[in-house]
Amino acid sequence: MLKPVLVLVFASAAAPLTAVTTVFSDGDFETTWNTVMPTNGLTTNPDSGGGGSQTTTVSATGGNPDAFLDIRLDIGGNNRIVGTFSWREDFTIAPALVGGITNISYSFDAKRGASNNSGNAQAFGIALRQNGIHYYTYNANNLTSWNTYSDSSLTTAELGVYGGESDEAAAGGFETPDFSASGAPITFGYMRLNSTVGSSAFVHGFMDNYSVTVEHNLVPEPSAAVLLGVAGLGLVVRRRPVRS
Ligand SMILES: [Ca+2]
Repeated sequence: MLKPVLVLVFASAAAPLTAVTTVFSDGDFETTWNTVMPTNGLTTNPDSGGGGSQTTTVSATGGNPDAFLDIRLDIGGNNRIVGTFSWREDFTIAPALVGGITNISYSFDAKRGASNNSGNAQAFGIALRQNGIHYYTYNANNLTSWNTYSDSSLTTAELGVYGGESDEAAAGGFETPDFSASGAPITFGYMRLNSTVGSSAFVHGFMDNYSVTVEHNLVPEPSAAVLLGVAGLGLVVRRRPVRS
């Protein structure tokens, strides 16, 4: 009876030393995402003239499948621009607690919706926030059917700093995110961006099956301590009957 117990203990103890994954995903959008418009630096007035906003609703049907996010941007006229970031605060990982991040992959489905300007489609991408700086990737989608956007290895070079925060990023040494074990906590989300030329506009963009997979080195505390403690206790308890 002792040998199977020992095998279990070693398998449990070895797990934190191999790649561990944490997945943040949402396909039903029952949890509310928080939307912000950065108000730093150059984008103190992020829509350059007022009137910009994002209105987000959950549509129960028509997604890929079922529920999806209907993201509407309203943009004022006269060459205005609106940029937004949306977060689920529980989609946060602390590199310091997981021994550093070794890989990030993401996937989400998107398509364009209605607009009062047929030439408008939303720019969008994955986003992350660290040290108060907003980083994002950029895609443009003019498709009216669902399309999957993904990256199996998101690098810091693929992530840009939101324009109005470039000075703050440079001052803090935060031009790129820090995935190492000394990096600050990272929260994941998405970005949307639209501009208009001349007249005001509204643009709908849809999203479904948001998923970010983070590979790291360690099981986040306190899970690792609990796992090892339980395994060690099991070893001690099971040895005594074998010896007696
Ligand atoms: Ca869905």
